[in-house]
Amino acid sequence: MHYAHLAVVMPAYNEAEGIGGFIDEIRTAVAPLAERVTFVVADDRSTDGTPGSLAGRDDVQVLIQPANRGHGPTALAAYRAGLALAPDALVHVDGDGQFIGTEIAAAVRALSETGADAVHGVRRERSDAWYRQALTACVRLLIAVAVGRGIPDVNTPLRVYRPDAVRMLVGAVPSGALVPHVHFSLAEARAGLTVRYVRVRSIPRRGASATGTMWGRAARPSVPPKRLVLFAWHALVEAWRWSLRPGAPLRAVEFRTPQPEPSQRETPDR
Ligand SMILES: Nc1nc2c(ncn2[C@@H]2O[C@H](COP(=O)(O)OP(=O)(O)O)[C@@H](O)[C@H]2O)c(=O)[nH]1
Ligand SMILES: [Mg+2]
Repeated sequence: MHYAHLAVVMPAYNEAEGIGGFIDEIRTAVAPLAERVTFVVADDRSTDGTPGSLAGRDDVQVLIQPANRGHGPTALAAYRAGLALAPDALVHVDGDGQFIGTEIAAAVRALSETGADAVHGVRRERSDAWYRQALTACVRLLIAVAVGRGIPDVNTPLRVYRPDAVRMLVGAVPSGALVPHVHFSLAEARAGLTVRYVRVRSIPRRGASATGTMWGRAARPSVPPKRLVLFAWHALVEAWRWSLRPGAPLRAVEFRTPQPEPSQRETPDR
């Protein structure tokens, strides 16, 4: 299927070095799949001139956030702005450019070809430190116990959605969420959404300097940075309270396939 309008949304913080090239690469890759493509960048109060680095790209809308709030709230703001454009499909990807344009296009194609509600890019060949991989393994186990089945790469930032599906998710998850994608993945599984998985490469962030990373630099590369340990703890508490524990509010999220307008419904034979 050829989309009339595809929205590509991304959170960004100090990505001036790489985000423009990343957007250009995505544009080239998805051009054959949509009549029109709009990029929405939610800038989390960058200090390196990220918004200015995108000047001159007419298909890019930059939304400067009221305050620096981190990845989760910025990603949710990007989703909301993308949905406001009423696209036929919506892509979310992080602004640090850790994916390859042609593989993002393959994920978009998977949505249109399979008629799924969502497509997740499942990262392979991740070059994460051992402690990130260990954290991922623990989260995977916890989720398999809670949902009754494994969800590959539950927090992947590369996701393609049908608008009604993502509208339901964005409407359900509080706007300050630390790990909205974890909640999305769990709600999708529980609400019975059709999710397809495509394997994608995870490459190093595009900027030459590492100013955009959420985790700061570790004092020693073999030891997790303090910020990551703290973040992981807060994220686990949030996931438990909102999505995992018995009676958690997001366990009750329901997805209803939109019904056609009355005028479009078939009139029953009398
Ligand atoms: N460092 C940082 N990144 C943010 C913030 N807000 C949004 N982001 C964006 O969040 C994304 C994820 O950051 P990253 O550190 O790469 O997370 P990781 O890929 O899970 O290791 C990047 O695209 C950032 O540009 C923030 O306050 N700090
Ligand atoms: Mg990243």
